[in-house]
Amino acid sequence: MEICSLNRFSFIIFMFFASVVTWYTLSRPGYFDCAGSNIVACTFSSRKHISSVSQASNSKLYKVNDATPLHPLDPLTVQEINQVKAILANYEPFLASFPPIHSLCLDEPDKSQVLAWKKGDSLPVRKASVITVLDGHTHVVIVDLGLALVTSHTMDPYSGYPVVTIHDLGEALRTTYSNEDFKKAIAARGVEMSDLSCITPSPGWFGPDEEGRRIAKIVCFSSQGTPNFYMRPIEGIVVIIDMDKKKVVKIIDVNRGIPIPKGENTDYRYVSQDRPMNMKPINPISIEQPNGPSFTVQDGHTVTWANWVFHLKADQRAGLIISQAKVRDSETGELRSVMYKGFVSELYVPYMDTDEGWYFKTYMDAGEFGLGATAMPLVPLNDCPRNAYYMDGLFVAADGSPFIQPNMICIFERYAGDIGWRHSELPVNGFQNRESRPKVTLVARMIASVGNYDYIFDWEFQTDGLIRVKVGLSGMLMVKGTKHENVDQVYENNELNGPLVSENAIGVVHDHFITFHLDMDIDGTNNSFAKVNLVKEETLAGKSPRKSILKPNRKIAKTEEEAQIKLKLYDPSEFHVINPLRRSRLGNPTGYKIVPGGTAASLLDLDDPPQLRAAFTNNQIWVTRYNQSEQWAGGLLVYQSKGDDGLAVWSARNRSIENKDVVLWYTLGFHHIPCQEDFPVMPTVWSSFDLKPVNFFESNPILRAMPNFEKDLPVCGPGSLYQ
Ligand SMILES: [Cu+2]
Repeated sequence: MEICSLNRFSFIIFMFFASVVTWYTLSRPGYFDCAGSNIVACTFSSRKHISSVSQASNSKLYKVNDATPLHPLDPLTVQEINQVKAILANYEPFLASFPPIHSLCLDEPDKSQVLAWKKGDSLPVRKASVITVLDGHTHVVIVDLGLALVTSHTMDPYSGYPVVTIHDLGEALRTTYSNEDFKKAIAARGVEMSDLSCITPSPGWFGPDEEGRRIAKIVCFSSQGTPNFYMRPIEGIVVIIDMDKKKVVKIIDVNRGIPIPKGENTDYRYVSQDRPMNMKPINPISIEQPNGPSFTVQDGHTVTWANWVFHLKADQRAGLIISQAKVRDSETGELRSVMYKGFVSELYVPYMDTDEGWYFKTYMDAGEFGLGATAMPLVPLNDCPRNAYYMDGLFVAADGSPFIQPNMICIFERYAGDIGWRHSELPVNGFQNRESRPKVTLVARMIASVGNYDYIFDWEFQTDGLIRVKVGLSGMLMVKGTKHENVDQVYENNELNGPLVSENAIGVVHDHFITFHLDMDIDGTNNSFAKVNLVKEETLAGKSPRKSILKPNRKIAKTEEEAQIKLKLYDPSEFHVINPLRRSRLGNPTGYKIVPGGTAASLLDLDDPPQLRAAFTNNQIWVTRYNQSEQWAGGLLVYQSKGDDGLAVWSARNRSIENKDVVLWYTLGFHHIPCQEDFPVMPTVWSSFDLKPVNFFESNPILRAMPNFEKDLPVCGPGSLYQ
């Protein structure tokens, strides 16, 4: 959910225009800028390499502002965005008034064209997909940059509206702040307007009363005495705004007796901490790469590391998109296709409270606010380690102008002391078996700060072919004011919609569902989906001391309905995407399995309005027939949508999916019952899922990987061979 306090809003607007008018020439951190650092003596042998690596790295830095497209999936460039804007400005339906641009991005070429393209070929025709709202109607427009023409124009294809713009949010707040009745309501709560911070939650959709106009529901906080205004809600005031007419529709003012929680102990900033922790501090830590990084970023977007190659780009809606992920077979040298496209398709967060100021808080952050649009520059050394490389996003403002979202993606190699594989045993027949291989991975990371919440998204590539997708949740709880200061004052256990997390503040129970679009292409586009169910088999009496064993039962899903999966702990299965026509030497089809992680499921009624819109969370796994238009699990238009577009609708068509180009969808779920440790800022909670090779390689692909040797990495202190 996007936020804007009055001051922060000014800041955002300032940054916005600053970035449009003056292109950032980023002075990015080099890989190993060690000047002035206190590197321990153990790294001495590497120092001479550092400057050359750093220079080599800097020399390939990609300048977003003067880039030209070099790959069919490269995002639109500054010049292309400006060209689209110029074409639209001369487009007859928009001549009277240039409409606000809610979305403007590359309309990706057909998959077949992208797959056929090779470096050095000319690019397929560049097209832009534009969504705008004019006179209350949504217009979806395709602009052909080769022809310099609008080639497709659709109006109101589905219910709902596109992502809101910063301009929308600013206007909604301006309308609110200037309303006299609102000012009186705030004054009655004893809050000065100068201490007011309001946010613009999306309204969801709750029936015909709210249809036919784009509305925002404004709720407010007091920032008196703290920058963490989220911990000081003004309970019960909701302002409903018509965003297009810029009018207040209604002001709700209930629950006047609920106090605003105090601001003490809510400031989370390091500079504000007035006493040290009772904890022995940890010394500065980072990994070393004496010979420099092992990955390269070519042409701005193509990442090559170890046995992996993939295309990486920032996206205003999805945040980060991985495309054409391929892994090199360590035996044959063949570069093999694994995934055509992977990204966060939607992020659904329903809160569990029926109060007037709460029931509508059922966010769909990607489609309503944009995960890339809400990403802020990553903080070097803390958001990403010292060895990280940073990438910018190039996005489009409401007036159709390009702007840079600086340092919004980082890429780095991770070595966390983990083990790739190992075995040791007592000497047998004279063999000394003490084998171990370090596990080094490559991470592409972005972080969306969607209002109070921060979502960390990691795509982690392993040399054994596994892709781990991790999501971390941090930031602020959305707390609710209460008259209670202690649980002893709570009359009944179920009186509150969440635990007391501080005096006069409860953390309302909620869920987080992150739905991923995973267009798997295992050794080619045509794949099948196999469910490998573990079935209990009871042994015949007297045949074995055992009473029962488990056996795998493999079944290929023929249609989309057969691939709608609800995970069950006591009915375990594996879920494989296989290429039925490509077999290993043993005859097994090559494949990847999805290994679910966070498995919270939505328990809301299927006909509850938020769940109607988020029906893509009714199953944890879906497999659909590939269709380029089916990208967004919650539908193309999400804001105030009714659920008439999206994954559940597409899957209900029940298309054949056997040996076809298919898309795998997985929802990572969290139930969140807050606790006191989540106050005033939450320690990060992580969950993940894996895409893991299954009979994809003939044997362990990292069998011959090198161990670490101390001659390359001298060990300090205990454990050193040279003490
Ligand atoms: Cu949460």
